[in-house]
Amino acid sequence: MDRLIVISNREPYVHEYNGESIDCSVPTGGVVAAIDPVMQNAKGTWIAWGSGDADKDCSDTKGCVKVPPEDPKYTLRRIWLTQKEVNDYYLGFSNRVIWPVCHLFQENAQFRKNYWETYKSVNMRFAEAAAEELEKGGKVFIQDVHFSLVPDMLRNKVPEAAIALFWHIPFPAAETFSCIPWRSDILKGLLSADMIGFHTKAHADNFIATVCREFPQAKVNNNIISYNGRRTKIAAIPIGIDYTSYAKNGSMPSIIKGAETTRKSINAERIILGVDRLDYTKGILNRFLAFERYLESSPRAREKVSFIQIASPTRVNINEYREMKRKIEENIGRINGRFQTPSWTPIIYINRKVDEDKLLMLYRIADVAMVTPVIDGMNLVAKEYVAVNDKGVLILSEFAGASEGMKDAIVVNPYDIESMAKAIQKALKMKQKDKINHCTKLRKEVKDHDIFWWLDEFFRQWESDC
Ligand code: GDG
Repeated sequence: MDRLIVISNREPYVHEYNGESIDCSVPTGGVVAAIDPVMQNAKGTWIAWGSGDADKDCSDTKGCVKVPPEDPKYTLRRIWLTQKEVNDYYLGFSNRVIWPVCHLFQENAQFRKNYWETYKSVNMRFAEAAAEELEKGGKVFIQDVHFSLVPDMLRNKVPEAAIALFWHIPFPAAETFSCIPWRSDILKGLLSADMIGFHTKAHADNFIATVCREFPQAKVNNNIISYNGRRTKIAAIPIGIDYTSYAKNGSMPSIIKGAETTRKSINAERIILGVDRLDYTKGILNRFLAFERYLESSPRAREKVSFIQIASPTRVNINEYREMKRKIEENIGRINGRFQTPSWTPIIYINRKVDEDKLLMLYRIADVAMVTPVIDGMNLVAKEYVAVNDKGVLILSEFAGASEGMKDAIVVNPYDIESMAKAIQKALKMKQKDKINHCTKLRKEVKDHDIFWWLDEFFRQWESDC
């Protein structure tokens, strides 16, 4: 594989002071979880936003440090951002403009000019770092919506550069995306890439339709957009996980033992699991309302079924996230207050990031996983659960990109509380042989389309003629 230069907002390794010493951890999030194993094989440089004293103290004057610390495989080059840049480029433009619009929550969007100006200047700093890295050769693989302008900025500096970008979240219909006042610059920025990848054909088609609406002179042939003297391939390549690692790690004796202990500590015969960043796209409240409906309609399930929800904190400085958290917690209190007994808790809510081992244990002990976002680019939790648990049942939202491939899940409409309650009942009643059949098919799909397949496919399409 060629030398690879990856650009992402989130760094794949975070250094933090623990007293006098420095600890290094892997942050929560789909993008990092997906690309780190690939980068460990490819070597090269990963350019990302670095923050905090420990990050600085571990990096050289250019912001570079070798990672993973215990077995260095590639260079992490950190870009230092000021608090204002973080507020405006990350919390502002990425999370309060692009994220809500692309997830059809336009009412949560804040179209502020200062967000846009800072987004542009931060994109320029990443483009400059990438141009410097390109002096050693390689291809530039840009991750996600934080850097839509980098392809064009980098192309202006290094005209022959090989540049591709993967858009990890949904791409909405043309009329929706077009409500962004700076849509034209964003689309132009993206179209300087040789290739843009999306998780699903629907997202790719929406992107093409948006470009055609904005630039009527653009030509489209066979998913290749010709615009402004350049050709950009648009591809739908669903991201996967490192299936083998999840399956192997989830069966380690320490995980099996820990899972047994955790299982015994929960006073319920059956467990339903949810694992999400605490985000308004993930459908967490609707899921609890469905569980409440299930407990209402199935009195015999009371004191027998518990719902464990991991809700790892994210974007806590944004009002919409705080408001959603308040609403969710209010409802958990209400539902638990309504059904709880001295020995049984209906919803066990964990509002912090759990460590990897604990997550694997929870995947193992969950009879059912509910992955029911109201909208999601892909959703890796659905894939991780089936990789670890070969006897569980997956309830999956039809609006998660994952549902395109994982057709053997129990697929639900997350807005339809009644039918989600019925899906819970169906999942918990599924016969052993049906469960095995369900898992076998889902596991095959996740294994056949794992993260290494995704990257091979991405590069195959990138390298094949435009
Ligand atoms: C974006 C798109 C797309 C979560 N809580 C904990 C924890 N996690 C890990 C999960 C999983 C990852 O975070 C979440 O992945 P998702 O796919 O659900 O979501 P996003 O972060 O929204 O990512 C998404 C993805 O990019 C990849 O393209 O699938 O649609 O929105 O790996 O396991 N991990 C640990 N503790 C937690 O508490 N250890």
